[in-house]
Amino acid sequence: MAISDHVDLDQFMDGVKRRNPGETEFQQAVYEVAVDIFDYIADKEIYHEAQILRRIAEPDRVVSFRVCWEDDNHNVRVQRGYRVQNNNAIGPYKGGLRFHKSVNQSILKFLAFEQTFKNSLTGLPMGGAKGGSDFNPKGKSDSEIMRFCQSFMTELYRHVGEDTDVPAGDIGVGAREIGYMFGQYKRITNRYVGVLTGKGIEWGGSLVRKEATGYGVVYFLEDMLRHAGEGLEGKVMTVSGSGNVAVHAAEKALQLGARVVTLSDSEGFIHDPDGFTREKLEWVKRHKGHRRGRISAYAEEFKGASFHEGERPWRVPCDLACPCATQNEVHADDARLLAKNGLKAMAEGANMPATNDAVKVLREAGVLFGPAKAANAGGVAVSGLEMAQNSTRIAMREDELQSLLRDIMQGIHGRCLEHAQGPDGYVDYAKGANIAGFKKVADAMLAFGIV
Ligand code: NDP
Ligand code: 2IT
Repeated sequence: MAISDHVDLDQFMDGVKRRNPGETEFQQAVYEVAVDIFDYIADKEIYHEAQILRRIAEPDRVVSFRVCWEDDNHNVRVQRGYRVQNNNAIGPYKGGLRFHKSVNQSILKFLAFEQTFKNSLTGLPMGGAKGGSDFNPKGKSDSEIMRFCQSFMTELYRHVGEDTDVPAGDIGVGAREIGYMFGQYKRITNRYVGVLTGKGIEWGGSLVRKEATGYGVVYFLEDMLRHAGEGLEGKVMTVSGSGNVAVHAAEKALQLGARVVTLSDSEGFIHDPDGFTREKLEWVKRHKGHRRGRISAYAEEFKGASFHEGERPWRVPCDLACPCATQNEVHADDARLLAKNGLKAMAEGANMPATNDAVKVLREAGVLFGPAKAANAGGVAVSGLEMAQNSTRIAMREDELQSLLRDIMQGIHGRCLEHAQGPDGYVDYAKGANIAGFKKVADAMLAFGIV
């Protein structure tokens, strides 16, 4: 086929929209990658001929199933469960499970698609997947969570396995839920294998997994700043979310000398102009973790802090911003305000928190932008190390894992840089991450022929 016969980006996206009607998050994620990949493969006939991008943008399979459970009042409840296995060209499917009322096929397809590039960037042998349910864990008792997790795994176990597909946590799924699901998997199959990551330390989990995503985000930020001749010391940083990723990003930023002044949840954000201390963050972990409290209580607990109902933190002036809550939580207007207030760098802790328009604004303003698939890959990277520890039946030491995480994040930064040349010397990490993540998966797919 002559290069001039190729479909262009608009035609490609028309096809994606036609085949995935109404799946706006999925379309958004594919577009963000396709823009850079079309440019990169313009003169690389082999990728066109084999239709690589089209194939990566069509999940290998989408499994959807009914999950029935009984609540504490003996009402029968029906939820929908999913596992989207996007691509296993470079290793077994790998990616988290999300339990949130907003979960639908579009969101999980976007997450599984993104995960494919993210996992490739880590340098470890992992394919991309994502799953979850529209089950809403808020306000549920511990027994209800247990019964739901057991019912969910009673179907999911057919589709996963230590060399097939290895789920982990994501929004609404932490060590407690992984425990209930692992217990059920073991009970059904009578096998003790690394079928899930994010496990408890006593039963096959890895040290540093809990902290890895948030710490990795700040390491990526540190590497971007260092490359630009700057550092974290003394910088003011805003963080959104107050879950696993947000609190550990805030913790590492604090350790490296930044002043972190915001956190948030779905009800609003807190602003502490003095910045969080280790003690304050420990309070947040306890309050949000075991007690599943609201972040608004922080403003009642600590003097000088304020709560802003229904708002996100982006109007607070800062040098650095880390959105760590959910997708599409930074819009173009937020990005304009952040840039106007002097933002130097943003690293995405959440998956796709910035809209494509917001990223465009940041790029045009010359703000360094660490995309999720690079910046938050530390979590899945340590999941990869958890799989390795489970396969070899050894447990690595904390200092080894901390230093591997640091090295892996530096490796990802380096891989992005190889393809990150933007106009006027701008370091375009989003483009770098897309191309580097794509190349490894694409070359593996070429090796396998048309399958
Ligand atoms: P948690 O469940 O621990 O925390 C989620 C946080 O985000 C909570 O503060 C929650 O507030 C807030 N949040 C969730 N949904 C919304 C919403 N629709 N609007 C506003 N706030 C919301 O999840 P994680 O910290 O694990 O995940 C956060 C993000 O990081 C997600 O995008 C996830 O995909 C991504 N991620 C997670 C990794 C991990 O290892 N856990 C790895 C890589 C990325 P509330 O309590 O009010 O719901
Ligand atoms: O988005 C993510 O990378 C995760 N939720 C973690 C996935 C994993 O398998 O550890």
